[in-house]
Amino acid sequence: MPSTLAYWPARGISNQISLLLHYVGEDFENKVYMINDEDPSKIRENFMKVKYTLGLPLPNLPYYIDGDIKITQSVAIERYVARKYSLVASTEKDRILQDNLLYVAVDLQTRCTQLCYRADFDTAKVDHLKWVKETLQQLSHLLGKENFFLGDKINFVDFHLYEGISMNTVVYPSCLDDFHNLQSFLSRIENLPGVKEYLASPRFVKEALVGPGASFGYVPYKQ
Ligand SMILES: N[C@@H](CCC(=O)N[C@@H](CS)C(=O)NCC(=O)O)C(=O)O
Repeated sequence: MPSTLAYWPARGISNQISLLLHYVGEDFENKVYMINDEDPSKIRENFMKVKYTLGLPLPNLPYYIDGDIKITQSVAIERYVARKYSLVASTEKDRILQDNLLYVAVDLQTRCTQLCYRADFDTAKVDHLKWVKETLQQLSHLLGKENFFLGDKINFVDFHLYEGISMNTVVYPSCLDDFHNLQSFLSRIENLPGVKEYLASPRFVKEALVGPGASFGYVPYKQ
C-alpha cells in the first residue's frame, strides 16, 4: 500500500520530504489539503475536519503514514525516510556534520518562510539577505569541489539544503551569483532521477513558498 505525505499546497516545511521520496522512488501519495483562501475563517478547515481522526500521535502537518507508522514533525519524517533508504551518515564524524548541516538547512527554510509572512517584508528582507549571503558563503566554502555536502555519497541533508537554498533564490534570485559551486549543487539535485520528473510536474510550483496571508510567496494552487 502506498505511503502518504500530507501538507498544504506550498513548499513550506515539507518539500524536502517530497524530494527525498521522489528520489528513492517510494510509491506514495502526495496529499494536499486545499486551502479555502476565499474565506479566511475557513483556511484550515479541510485539515481541521480530519486532524484528530487519522490516528496521528501528535497531529500536525506535514504528516507521513506508512502502514502502522504515523509521524509528524518534518524533521522526524525526513529522518525516518532517510534511515529507511540508508541515506544517513555512517560514521560519528559524518553524523555530527550531517546534523549540523540539517539545522542550517532548517534555518534557511524557516527563516525564509517567516520572512514571507512579515508585514514589513521589504524592510525585513534587507537583514534576511545579509544573513542568507553569510550562510551561503559558509556552505560554499564547506562544499568546495565535492558533489554533495558529505562527499560523493548523497545524504538526506542534501535535499533539505537544496530546499533551503532554492527557496531563498525565489526571494532573492541573484543570491547565488557569487557561489558557482552552490549553483552546480542545485542543478545536480534537480537532475537526479525522480527529482527531475517531480520538479517538472504541475505538482511542484517553485514560487509557492507559503500559504495565504503572506506578504510574499503565496501562489494559489490548482488541483
Ligand atoms: N515543527 C513542526 C511545525 C509544524 C507546523 O507548524 N505545521 C503548520 C504548517 S507549516 C500547520 O499548519 N500545522 C497544522 C496544524 O497546526 O493543525 C514541523 O517541522 O513539522
